[in-house]
Amino acid sequence: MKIDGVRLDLVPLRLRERFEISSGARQNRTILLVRLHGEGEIGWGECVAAEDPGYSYETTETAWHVLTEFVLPAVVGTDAEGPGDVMAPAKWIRGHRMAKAAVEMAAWDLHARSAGLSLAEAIGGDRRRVDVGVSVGLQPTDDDLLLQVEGYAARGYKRVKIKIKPGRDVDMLRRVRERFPDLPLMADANSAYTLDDLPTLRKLDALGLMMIEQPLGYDDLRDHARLQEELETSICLDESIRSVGDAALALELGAGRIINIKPGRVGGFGGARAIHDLCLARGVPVWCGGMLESGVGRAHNVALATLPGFTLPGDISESRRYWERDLVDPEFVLTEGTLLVPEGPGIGVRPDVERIEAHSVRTACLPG
Ligand code: OSB
Ligand code: MG
Repeated sequence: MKIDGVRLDLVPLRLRERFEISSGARQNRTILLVRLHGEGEIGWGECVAAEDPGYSYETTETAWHVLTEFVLPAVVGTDAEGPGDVMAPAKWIRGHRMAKAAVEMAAWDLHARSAGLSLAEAIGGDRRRVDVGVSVGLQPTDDDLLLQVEGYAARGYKRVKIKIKPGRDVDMLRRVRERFPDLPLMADANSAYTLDDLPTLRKLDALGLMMIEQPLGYDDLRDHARLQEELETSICLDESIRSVGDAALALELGAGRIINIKPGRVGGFGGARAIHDLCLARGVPVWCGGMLESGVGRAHNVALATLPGFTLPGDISESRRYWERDLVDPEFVLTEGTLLVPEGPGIGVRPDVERIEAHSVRTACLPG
């Protein structure tokens, strides 16, 4: 498949609710959209890098830089055998997986459209709906949190993930647990703890959580392995896993028993698939994480979650959990705790090109 050209856009979107995690809060997102032209089709991708380097060193601006200066000049105009090879000319570029993933996933959309397949079918998935959970940010008070959890539980989400940080953890989660004794609950610390916090982490261990996500350093598998030995609750790794090599090492060390796969974090569907396959072979459950995507990125996540190893609900919530109005039509809507997998060609939802172009604050096209 030949990539003839590309267009990038930056589209500011306001979250319906401020989203706070241990490293900071955000109210606005700047959505970086990729359009690849080729095969007489257009493939869509979304870069999940955030505005600040609190989750990863990548940001919207580093992604824009690396894409326009290095990745796209390498990829545009070259001919690849298939979507799995499109990124080969950019292999020399180290890291910057979120930037690369946006292009790789757009190539998969392009491929799926030209083959007349849904994206889920193109990557080998076979589910018609995927189980979904919701990720709830840190709230000003415990009562605010209880209200949020109540709303999401009533809406039918299959599990609720709660962001924690030191000082906003044991007592807060105990109150949620007491109020919702049977709700599948988990916590995500985004690396806010160290092994010095073992007494606190042991108390979390008593709350019957499905898992505790990324409690320790984003680059510290050894400490995660030490912690996992001390806890009954499974540790789930997010930030720690950037590649299938990281996943293999983590499992060998016993650094966790579950992996959150975000295709953006691992360079796209190729990396995500490799981690999925490794985990499936080892009997390790995986689930699809989220990065506050617009409907474009969400469609890619839904497709990924149709692979057989995704046995736990993902952070792939419905459009209205994030946006007043999503960038795609139709929007994603929760049905009995699931999202239906779009059946049309490619991502199967239509990006609102008029609105995207009307609101875009920066554009780049290659060839110029
Ligand atoms: O750690 O999973 C995370 C959002 C931004 C950055 C990191 C994370 C998150 C979420 C939100 O938890 C998941 C979603 O998109 O709903
Ligand atoms: Mg996380």
